Amino acid sequence: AKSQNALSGFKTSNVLSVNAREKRIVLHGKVADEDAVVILEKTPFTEDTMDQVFKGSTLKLDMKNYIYSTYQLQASPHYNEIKTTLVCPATEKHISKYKHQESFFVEETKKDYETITLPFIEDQTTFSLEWVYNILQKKAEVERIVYEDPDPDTGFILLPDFKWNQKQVDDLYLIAIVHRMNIRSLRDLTAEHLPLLVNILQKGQMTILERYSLPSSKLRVYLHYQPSYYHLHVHFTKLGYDAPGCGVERAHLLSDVIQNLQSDPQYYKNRTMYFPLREEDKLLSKFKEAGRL
Ligand code: M7G
Repeated sequence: AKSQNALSGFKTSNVLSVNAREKRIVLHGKVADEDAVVILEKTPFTEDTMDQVFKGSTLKLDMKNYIYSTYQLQASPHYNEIKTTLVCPATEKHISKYKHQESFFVEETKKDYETITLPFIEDQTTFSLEWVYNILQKKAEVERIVYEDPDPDTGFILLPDFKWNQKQVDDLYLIAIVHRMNIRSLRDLTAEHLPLLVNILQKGQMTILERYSLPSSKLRVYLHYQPSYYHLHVHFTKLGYDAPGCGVERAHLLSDVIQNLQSDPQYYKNRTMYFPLREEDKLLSKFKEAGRL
């Protein structure tokens, strides 16, 4: 199908980050005078189409030595798809989010949360939640919804994260966005939210088993702290896929969260939390100003 190329007028001004192992590059530039961030990523192979890979392709020999040889394969375009994500108009925050930066561990006590983090979140200096509201109000990504529980208290919408192209289950990545408003993050959760959390875990696992034949023993289900977007959501990624942000410094397993709240209803209100913040993160400057770093 012919479609307009929204990026033909893209002018790169600088490279924000490049990662050889993940085969990804993030560019900052302009689209018709507006700041834009473009993420280009080579996609994983899909096993079921590999029997065709040498058909109608050219193979250029690089070197041969004994039984070893390396080539440059120019496969048919279908195999050379590049997953492209565009953020436009991009804010300073987006440009910073995708820029390679050093991280620093922060210790956030209950008091730090109340005096530093919460005022920062409430100051609207964080990312806009427009895209989240669009999903909840069925104004965007409607056809991508995998499952919905419409209950206003315990309901949620499950859909593919935009990091996943849905072509192979190897890098499965879905997010569950809760219908309830005003749950900013893990910090807001109390035992009152247990029915919601248990519902997301059970129905999310069940749906993913039915739809993608992936059992719960193959799923990593977690929340981020700090998240980028302060409307409660849960990440579902395939175990074995090294999803960005699935490491111990940011991910909190939903099963652990549930157990912690079962044993102490105020667990996440009271405990000290640890997480990394990046060099240019405004929240990091707030911790520094408060003498907490
Ligand atoms: P997070 O922990 O708040 O932020 O997770 P992070 O991006 O720092 O991890 C938000 C999740 O939502 C991420 O996994 C994003 O890839 C995903 N996401 C962000 N946006 C803007 C969209 C979107 O517009 N659509 C979908 N489907 N997913 C998104």
